[in-house]
Amino acid sequence: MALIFVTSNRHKFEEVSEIALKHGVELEHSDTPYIEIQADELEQVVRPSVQQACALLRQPCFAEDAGLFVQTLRGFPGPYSNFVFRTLGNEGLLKLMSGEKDRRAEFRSAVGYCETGEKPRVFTGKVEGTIALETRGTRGFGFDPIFVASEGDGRTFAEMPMDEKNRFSHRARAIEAFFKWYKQREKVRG
Ligand code: ITT
Repeated sequence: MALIFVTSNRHKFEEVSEIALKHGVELEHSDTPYIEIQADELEQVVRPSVQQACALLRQPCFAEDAGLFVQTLRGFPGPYSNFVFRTLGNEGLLKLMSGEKDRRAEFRSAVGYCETGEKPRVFTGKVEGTIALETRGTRGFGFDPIFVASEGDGRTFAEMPMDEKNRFSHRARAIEAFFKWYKQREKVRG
């Protein structure tokens, strides 16, 4: 049976699809709308989201909440990344960082999986990096054009093909942890 990924973001679905293919996990997309609560931690946000989605779909499913946490901005925009991207965008964030020497930031991801009547399980991933001085690249989405991963070669995520971003992205790490657990459990269940 295909595993349902509930997201309104097609880029996320594409990234996760590539990882699923590698793991032999069959994915299905659902954009069932759910109400997202506000909280300081992504884990706190994704739990009720996926629980709601699971109750609506009456099927096991997973959802993901992600965000960009900038050190000198004390973690802003963090769980508010979607809103901040839509309002300020990359240029707005660069403006907030103008003249700032400490450009450390990290992307974080929390993946929540839920089965009917059960408590959700959460898997997390993160990638450390810096905020670039200007936008670079046209691939990916959101804050990709201004994020340079520390483990990379200086290119932003938006300058990399998807399979390269998937090598060390926050999302890839959380999803890998989830798929590893999920496949092991399927094996036990037979
Ligand atoms: P969902 O329906 O899955 O919630 P969304 O786009 O609203 O889709 P999030 O709330 O998790 O997803 O995402 C918060 C925002 O953080 C997202 O819209 C992007 O602007 C940014 N973001 C998250 N992951 C990113 C990534 O890998 N690259 C660039 N920006 C990212």
